[in-house]
Amino acid sequence: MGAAAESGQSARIVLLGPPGAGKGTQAQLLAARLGVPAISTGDMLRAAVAAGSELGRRVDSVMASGALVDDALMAEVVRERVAQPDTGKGYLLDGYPRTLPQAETLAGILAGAGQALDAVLLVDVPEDELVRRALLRGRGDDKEEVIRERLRVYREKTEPLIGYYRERGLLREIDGNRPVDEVTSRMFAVFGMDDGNGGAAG
Ligand code: B4P
Repeated sequence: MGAAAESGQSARIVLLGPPGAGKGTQAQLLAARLGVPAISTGDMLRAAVAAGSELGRRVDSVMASGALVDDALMAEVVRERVAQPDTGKGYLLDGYPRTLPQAETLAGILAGAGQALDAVLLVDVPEDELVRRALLRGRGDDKEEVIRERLRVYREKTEPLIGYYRERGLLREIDGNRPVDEVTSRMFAVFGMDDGNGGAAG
C-alpha cells in the first residue's frame, strides 16, 4: 500500500548516509509504502555504464575510482528524472544529493515546482561495518581501497549535508547498524506507519 498515494498526499524524501549504509536496501521498501518511486542515482549511473550510453562512458572510470560524478552532470540526470510522470505524488531520492551544490540544485528544482522536501533520513553505520558489508556485497567498486576512498569522499563532501538539513529542521536519524527489518521499522515509524508485521514500529 502506498501511504502518500492513499491519502492523496505527496512525499518527497531524501535518504542520506555513507556508502554501504543500506540506503538502497531500504529505499524500495520505504518508497513502496509511501507510494512513490525510489530514485537511486547510483543505480541509474550503473545502468548507463552497463548500456554503454554516452552518460555511462563519461562516468564509468569515475565510479570505479570511488570519486563522485560531476555535480553539473548529476544535476542534468536528476532534473530529467524527477520530471517524469511517475513522480506526481513525490519521490524518494537514494544517493542524491551527495554534495552541498547538489543540495542547492535540488532546492532549486523543488522551489521551481512550488514543492518542498518532507524529510531527510540519515542512515548511519560505523566505518568498520561499512567496509565489511561492502566486501561481502562484492560490487565492481567494492574493493577495499575503493571503499576507503568512497568513505573519505563521503566525509569530505557529503557529511556537511547533515548540518545543512538539520538546520532546516528536516533531518531524522536512523541507526543503520541493526538488522534490515529493524531499520525498515524505524524508518516507517518516522512517518507514523506500522512495520507491516502487525505491530507498531519503533
Ligand atoms: P550508490 O549506488 O549510491 O551506493 P552505496 O552508497 O555504496 O550503497 P547503499 O548505501 O545504497 O548500500 P546498500 O543498500 O547497497 O553509489 C555508487 C557510486 O555512484 C558512488 O560512489 C558515485 O561514484 C556514484 N554516484 C551515485 N550518486 C551520486 C551523486 N549524487 N553524485 C555523484 N556521484 C554519485 O547496502 C550495502 C550492503 O550492505 C548490501 O550488500 C546489503 O545487503 C548490506 N546491508 C544493507 N543493510 C544491512 C543491514 N541492516 N545489516 C547488514 N547488512 C546490510
